[in-house]
Amino acid sequence: MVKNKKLIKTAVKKSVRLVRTQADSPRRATKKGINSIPAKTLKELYETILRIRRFEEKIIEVYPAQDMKTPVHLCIGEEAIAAGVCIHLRKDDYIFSTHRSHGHSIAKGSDMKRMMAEFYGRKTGCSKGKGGSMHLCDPENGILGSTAIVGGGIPIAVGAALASFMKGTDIVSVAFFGDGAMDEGTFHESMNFASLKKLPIIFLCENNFYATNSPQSARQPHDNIAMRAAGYGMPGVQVDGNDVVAVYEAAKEAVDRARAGGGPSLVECRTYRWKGHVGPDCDVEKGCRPRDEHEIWLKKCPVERTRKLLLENKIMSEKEMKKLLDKINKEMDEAVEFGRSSPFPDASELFEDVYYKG
Ligand SMILES: Cc1ncc(C[n+]2csc(CCOP(=O)(O)OP(=O)(O)O)c2C)c(N)n1
Repeated sequence: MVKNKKLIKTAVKKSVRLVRTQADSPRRATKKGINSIPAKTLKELYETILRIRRFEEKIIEVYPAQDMKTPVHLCIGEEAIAAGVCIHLRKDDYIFSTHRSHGHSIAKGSDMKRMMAEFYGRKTGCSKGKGGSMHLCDPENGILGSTAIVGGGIPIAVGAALASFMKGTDIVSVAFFGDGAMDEGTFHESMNFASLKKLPIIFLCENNFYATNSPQSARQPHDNIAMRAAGYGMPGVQVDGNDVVAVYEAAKEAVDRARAGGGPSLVECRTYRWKGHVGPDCDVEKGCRPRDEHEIWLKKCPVERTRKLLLENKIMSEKEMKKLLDKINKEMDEAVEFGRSSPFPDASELFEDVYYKG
């Protein structure tokens, strides 16, 4: 009995050490990785990251006018994940997202004019003005819908992967979700079923360490999400989510595996949201998160990191970057103009496209 107690103590100590070591050293980009990615792809990654950033900065700029009625959950600070994952996806692959979905939709190729129109509640919006920012869909680009129910999109993604598998296609599904969704039963049931059936799906956790204002340490016994994959018999990897090359490499492995029939994977991307849980402001002033923690993460800006990488490796010049920024800024102005000037849906359309049994 005494011996057993000692053994248990040592085992617990060891596992705690293991958790800390893994958590402290998420996978970063390898030199081999950077060299093996074509310059054109690196440029594309930077363009997507910058486009997502400018899209959300545009929302911050226009939001005070109060004619955009939807709540907005901004992903500023987390852009490298959407870019590094979606670059591996084909148009017919599926993504499923959450309340924080703007970046995923942009990276998967959604039209930003239709997204902005949706935020303004207009008929030309991607959900005909009835969904708002948390319910974006674009079936033509493989976006079957984002949902604000935490953990709600995960089993739907598994269903889509099951359908692709049963139809004998090589279409891959990606379920994007936050660390908060790990606390939901749907996550565990979905991981189990997908692994059992070897479904072509990637469980992509954007671990920003908070669910609303609740830190991960208050909700979960340890902070290593990737480790949980082992319990379901699938590969799990933890990467630096602000390092686009690291995300690119991990996502490539997972997407290639799923497409080749090798089954699901869990990818945990560690990152941080710069703004508050919802809305255009920062919540640090309100005391929701420690200021020093926030400041550390501001220094890990994915836009700046990718910009530096491209400049240092002479993949893009400052001049080219300026030209790209001008082009993207123009896209944003056009998207807002399109949204604002589009008509509202007619009241008679209220019950169209919704399940309604009168
Ligand atoms: C089932 C469910 N429970 C609670 C909520 C309220 N809620 C909305 S977002 C959120 C936090 C989600 O955190 P996380 O999944 O980590 O995503 P993040 O906001 O950090 O991107 C909560 C609790 C909800 N929408 N759905």
